[in-house]
Amino acid sequence: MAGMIDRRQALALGAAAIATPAVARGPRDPFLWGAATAGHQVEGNNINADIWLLEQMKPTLFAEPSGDACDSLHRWDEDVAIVEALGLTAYRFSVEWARIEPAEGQFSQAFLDHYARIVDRCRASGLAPVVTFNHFTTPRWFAARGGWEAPDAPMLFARYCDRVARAMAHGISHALTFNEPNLSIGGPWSRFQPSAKMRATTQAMIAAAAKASGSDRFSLLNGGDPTPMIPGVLRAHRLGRAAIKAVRGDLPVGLSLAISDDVSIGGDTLLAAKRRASYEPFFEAGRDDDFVGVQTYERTYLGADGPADAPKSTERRADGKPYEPGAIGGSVRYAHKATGKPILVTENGIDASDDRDRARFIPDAVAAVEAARRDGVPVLGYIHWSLLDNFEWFSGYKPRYGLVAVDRATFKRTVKPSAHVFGAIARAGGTKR
Ligand code: IFM
Repeated sequence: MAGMIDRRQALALGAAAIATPAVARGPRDPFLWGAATAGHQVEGNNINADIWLLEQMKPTLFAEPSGDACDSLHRWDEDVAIVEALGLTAYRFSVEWARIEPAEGQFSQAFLDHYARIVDRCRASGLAPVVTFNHFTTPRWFAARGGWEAPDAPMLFARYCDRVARAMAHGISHALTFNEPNLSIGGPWSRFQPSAKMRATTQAMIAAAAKASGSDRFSLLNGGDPTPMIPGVLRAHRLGRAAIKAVRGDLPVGLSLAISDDVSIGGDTLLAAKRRASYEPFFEAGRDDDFVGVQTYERTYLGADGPADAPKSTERRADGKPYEPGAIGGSVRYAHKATGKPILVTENGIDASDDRDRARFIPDAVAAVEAARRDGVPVLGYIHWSLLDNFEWFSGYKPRYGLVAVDRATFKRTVKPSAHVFGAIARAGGTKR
């Protein structure tokens, strides 16, 4: 889970051109230009989810509760309309397991219909719906029975995938079983290690959630050492994919991984170790997938003795953070080289309260992807994170990743200039750099 405190802190916590057959896209370029959201971060009142409960605990690591979020549960049509009006060609969103199966074995037809309507609305607007089946949150009952460590967890996830696929696979363009299940594995290679206080708060928060659920356990994939949960997640991906494919064999399925552009500055030992742990097991689990979803926000410098700061020569933003839009080019190239598969950039973005930073970032990042394409990497599309300023997990509503601002009291959407920059690139079919 993870872009939670901010992305770096969350990391620390865990010490084709494939055709889109079902999407009527007319004469438009099949390269997808999209914007992304995730259910818990935008819908609001996701009260049956594990994270919702963790937000309410005392103590909690969450800066604030998600509450109404962007009220996209009710305003999703307006969100899709913005994507369409910008001239983009894809909308990535996630379906919330906690709404679809609020109690174990009890499925909500009403919520399956709800998400199917979003898929259909996208298609009617010529947008490719890229759908994530699990974007960090799980149902509270699932976490309280042991989460991904429970022996039958993969089967439960596959059963849910089957239900979702039967309700909407006909219209989905690309399906992602998981969002960044590898995120917290990157912890040991991150510059940002959790303080003892953070670790203690995490443990106390999880213990409080277990107690509130009448259980002796409560699982949080990105709340500590994820090692015991990973085998369950990998198996869940395989079974989930099989369940989706059983419903619609020609639907492209993959999973999205948090992949930083890892740069070795002192021998390759650390780089190799990071890749072995953070990416390779997921590439292996995705061996039969149709594509790899790549999500990149940073470059990681790995020295001989550990992770290092960005070199002094690195360009910096006004707030001192490295400005490295080219990182996505490196991670896209790596993921393709490691897997031989087509790549879909399922997330790339920048936390910028000054929208001019984003307006500058987008063309630079897209140009890095275009350069990789020119060098032969089959990239299916570029999906920007995020459509909306939204609930950024542990950090609450402070970070600003959105192309669109959302008024916290009225939920009014205001399209930012950077969104128009992105829309113009999409309509032109690229940066033409
Ligand atoms: O907000 C998150 C998203 O949920 C997963 N990827 C990173 C984003 C920014 O931190």
